Amino acid sequence: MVRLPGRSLLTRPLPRPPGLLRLGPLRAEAFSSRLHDERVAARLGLWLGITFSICFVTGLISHGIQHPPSWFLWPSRPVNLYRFTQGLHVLTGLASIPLLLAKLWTVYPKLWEWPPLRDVAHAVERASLFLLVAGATFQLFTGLINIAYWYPFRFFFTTTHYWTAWITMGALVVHVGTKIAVSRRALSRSSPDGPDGSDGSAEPGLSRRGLLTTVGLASAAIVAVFAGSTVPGLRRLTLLAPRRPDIGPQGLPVNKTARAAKVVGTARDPAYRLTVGGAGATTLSMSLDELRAMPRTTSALPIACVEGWSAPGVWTGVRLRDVLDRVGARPDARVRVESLEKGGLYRSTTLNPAHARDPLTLLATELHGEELDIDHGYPCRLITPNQPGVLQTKWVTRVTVL
Ligand SMILES: Nc1nc2c(c(=O)[nH]1)N[C@H]1C(S)=C(S)[C@@H](COP(=O)(O)O)O[C@H]1N2
Ligand SMILES: [Mo]
Repeated sequence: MVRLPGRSLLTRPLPRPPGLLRLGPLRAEAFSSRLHDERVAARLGLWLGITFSICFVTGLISHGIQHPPSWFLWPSRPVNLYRFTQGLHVLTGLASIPLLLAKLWTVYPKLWEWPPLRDVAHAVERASLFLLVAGATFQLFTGLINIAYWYPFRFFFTTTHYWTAWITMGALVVHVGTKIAVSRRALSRSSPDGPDGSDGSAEPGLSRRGLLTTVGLASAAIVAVFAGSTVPGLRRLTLLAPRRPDIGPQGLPVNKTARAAKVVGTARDPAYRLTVGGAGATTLSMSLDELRAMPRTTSALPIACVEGWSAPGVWTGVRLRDVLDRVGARPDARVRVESLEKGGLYRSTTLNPAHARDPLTLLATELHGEELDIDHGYPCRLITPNQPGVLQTKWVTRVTVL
């Protein structure tokens, strides 16, 4: 067998720092609680592995929809799929908060491991752990303040959250790789405590099982008080969610108001026109009355915000595909929909043909049987099946065939 030269370099012991530095937390028996335990750490690690994986995959889906690479085709059905994946994203993120705090507390004595760096492999492992802890903490904290609509940072949330997710998951894979044997062993010891639920010591205080139960309940409680912002049956429990899905004009929350978007004047202007045109198409300019005079239909479609809240709506308006057919657009063309809003990240949406041509996709002028409230996009807004709220452009004034 060939011996890899790199191997010996990685595992050759590094010089040990002098023993007289072993003071305070560096002392041999500095941490005595039975809760700083491999079995507790392994169990919490398993739960975190599950929540982080679901959170990562659903996050990638959401990112893919908003910044689609050429191979990524998000379908327009089932209409509630995004609502479901994004609800899971936010809920698994929230559930991870108590799990991560407990996990960090359980393992923090390892920060003072002696010797600090045994060999190069150990140094690399500790560096990846630093990335994991920093990345995971950053993701959960920024995610939380984002759903609370608090943006104290200079950086743009989505880009940072996306790239930090890759770094964190990379570090997590390395961590699982280095710990899998230890975890397996720890988890296969049937229970974190003895068969009778005690941990076999006379030590008073919280048992290992007690800690795990408490942490599990804390996660469940956070999920329960937030879930009502997306699961209709849990509304009455909605204590913490920044958006209640049934509060707002016409029974629907508002993300950005017309005033905040600075469109109150242009949206109410009697000279409002909807302009449709673009590649290979004729140009059409319609007043609101002319738009309303086209064949109308009703679609029941949710608004599913990236921040995790979602709410059902019943929208009436003109099918986008009817408008596209009127200007002779190619059926396979992508379509840009633009708002009266002058700036802002969400002033326009580009639809793939599956969404542009879906019979449920509307330029809506009514919500719940009433003329659209100005905060919901009067005179006309886009509503599409199975898309994030950020792509449901309000105050639409232009449709361009690409
Ligand atoms: N022009 C424009 N349209 C927009 C937005 C915006 O900021 N500007 N916000 C979007 C977001 S993030 C969401 S969640 C939905 C919310 O729609 P609603 O306010 O009618 O509930 O509108 C979308 N449409
Ligand atoms: Mo949103």
